[in-house]
Amino acid sequence: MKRVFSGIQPTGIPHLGNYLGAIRNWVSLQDDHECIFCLVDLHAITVWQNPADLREQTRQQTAVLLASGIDPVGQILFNQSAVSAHARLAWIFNCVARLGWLNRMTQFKDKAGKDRENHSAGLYVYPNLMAADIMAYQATRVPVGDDQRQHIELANDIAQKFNHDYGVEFFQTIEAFVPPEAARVMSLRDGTKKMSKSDASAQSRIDMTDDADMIALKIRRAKTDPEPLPGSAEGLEGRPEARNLVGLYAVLSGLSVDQVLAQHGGEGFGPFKQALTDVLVSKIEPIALETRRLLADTGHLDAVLRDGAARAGAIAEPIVSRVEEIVGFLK
Ligand code: AQP
Repeated sequence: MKRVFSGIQPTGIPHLGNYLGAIRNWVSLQDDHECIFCLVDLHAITVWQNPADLREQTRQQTAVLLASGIDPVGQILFNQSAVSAHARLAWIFNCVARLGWLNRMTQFKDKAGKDRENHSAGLYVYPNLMAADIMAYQATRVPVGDDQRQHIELANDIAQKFNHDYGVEFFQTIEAFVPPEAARVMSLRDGTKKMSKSDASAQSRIDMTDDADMIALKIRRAKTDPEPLPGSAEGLEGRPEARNLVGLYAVLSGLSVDQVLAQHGGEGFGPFKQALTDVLVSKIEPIALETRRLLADTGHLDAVLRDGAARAGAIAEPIVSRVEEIVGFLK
């Protein structure tokens, strides 16, 4: 059975984009993979996180993952900082990766923008930590969004250089696995930007803890254009907000975009938004209710993470110890 490593940053409440683009696929991967699910809090602090918020967000994410169907007993669910192997291997990889490789990472350029000098060194070496996350478990499959492919290529470059420099065949090639039905969900306020936890506008995203009224309000306020819905997918060209809402309806109802437009083409956004709200509420409300129930018992959530960390550590410790020996650290 292939071992899969998947991470999500506890930088806020998971939103519909995280759910449709990642969490939902993680749940189905559990059927035929050995899965390690990680709340990557070391990655989260590459941009400032209020300590109390970080703790709360880590629990919120744990609750959303469990409520969505992640199995913490058959699989492993833990927070990254609880297993020191990640940071130890990341340091070694900081010394293997070349600056030129990191300079090419488009995600750093996007996140840092023009104000590059004022970002943390951690944000810059983020891909090295991501490589360590995967290789500490010798995982060979990583489900990622399209935007993360470049980081997986970098991880493979690090693995090859490590093997070459130390004359070993220790790390295997990692395969980026972009699930076929992975959806890219865009902001409800701007159809050209992805839905994001760190967007300043709470109206831009549907949180997985939103209740039916909140979902209805956010969809009612979602940006649209004045035209009615087109009859086929070509008519969505140049209409990013309409495309996003129709795409969401399609993914949530298991239809193609053309099938949705065959049903709703010619309608104004009023009735369509009502139909979208109904399908969203039917998917999200049960998860939101279960999340709230789980959050009432933080002791249980902490115990789940502790148990996961112990089992994750038992896999990673011998692998990273062996790497340290290869490098020449005296044991
Ligand atoms: N809008 C999205 N549509 C589809 N998939 C998405 N993911 C994130 N946003 C969307 C996927 O969710 C997984 C976990 O993401 P993450 O929290 O590790 O980092 P992120 O991609 O940076 O997510 P956010 O919400 O935008 O967080 P912030 O605002 O903190 O940077 C990944 O698999 C990601 O592809």
